[in-house]
Amino acid sequence: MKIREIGEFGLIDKLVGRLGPGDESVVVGIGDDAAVTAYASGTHVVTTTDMLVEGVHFRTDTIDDRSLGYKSLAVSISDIAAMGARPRHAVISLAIPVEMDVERLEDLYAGVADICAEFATVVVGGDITKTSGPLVISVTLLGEIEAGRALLRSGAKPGDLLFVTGTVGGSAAGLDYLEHGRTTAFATRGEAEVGQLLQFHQRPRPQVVAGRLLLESGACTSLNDVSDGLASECNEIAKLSGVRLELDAEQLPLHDGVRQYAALRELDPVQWALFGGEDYQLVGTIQPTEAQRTEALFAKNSLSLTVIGRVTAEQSVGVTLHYAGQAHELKPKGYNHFG
Ligand code: TPP
Repeated sequence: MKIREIGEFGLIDKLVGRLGPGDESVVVGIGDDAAVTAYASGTHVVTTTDMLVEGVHFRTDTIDDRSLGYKSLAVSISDIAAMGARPRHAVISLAIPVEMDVERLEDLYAGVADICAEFATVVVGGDITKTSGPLVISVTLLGEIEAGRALLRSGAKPGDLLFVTGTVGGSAAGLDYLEHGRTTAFATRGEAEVGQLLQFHQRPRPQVVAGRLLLESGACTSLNDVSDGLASECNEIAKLSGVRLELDAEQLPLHDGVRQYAALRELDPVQWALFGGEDYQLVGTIQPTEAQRTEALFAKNSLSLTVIGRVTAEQSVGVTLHYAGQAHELKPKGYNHFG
């Protein structure tokens, strides 16, 4: 079905129909001039916005519409997680190519509903326009955090340990598979193994629980999410904290399937972790005396936290990469739209 057959309001009705019910925090939801939302007293509101553009952030041959809906919110929920906050409300704006089918947009919203249900987030508004250009999805996410407790990029101190949650490099591996891997021997592996690679790229899980555990631990001194790759994110922490980070490449947590796929492609998975981006894990620093206890807390919640380096007292700000017995300056190269 084409949008012109049902018009803008018909489309909005269909898309809103895909979303789940709200919750008690929504005083006035979709349908009036603006939404009214309630936050608990003693909390601060955390706000972030991201734009996803077809041809830049995704292509129809690298992601299905339902996963695209999921990922569109995942990237913003990840920013909320990286502050130690909880996601609460979302606003979604779309610029839609005139010939796009309504069914594709309904699938997109089914993916939005999936992630909203998973992370207790409610879509409270948005805007729709037509375009002669590519599909553009703009998401604004509002989250909630105990007043004064937000985890920033700027608190790393000499002596702290550098950590990352989950595994890294998987999203770039998944994208590589979609672009070059379908004709390799990896394609003959079971559906679960190939599916895991694709999941890293198409349905990254924002680390909200990890962010909350880090906040509750009281031991996390800086935090960032991995959207552009570890090289870029670690440099941001180093710059804003005024410290040098020592990153040990051999400690990077790489998923087995990612290692195996990289070996088949004769590529180094460490490069994916450092420069690939879109893993949406959390990278940060933690007081050394609390690292073991926090690792155990993560394990108890079926999550993982891996120490990958440390903060040194050296005056020169930046990141040193230790790899194969050598030390290099790790430049903040990564995904850069204008680089
Ligand atoms: N090409 C396709 C088709 N899909 C992709 N996902 C990429 C390339 C890789 N890519 C696109 S955006 C991005 C990466 C690695 C990084 C994150 O995007 P950005 O807009 O910089 O996010 P922000 O840092 O603003 O959160």
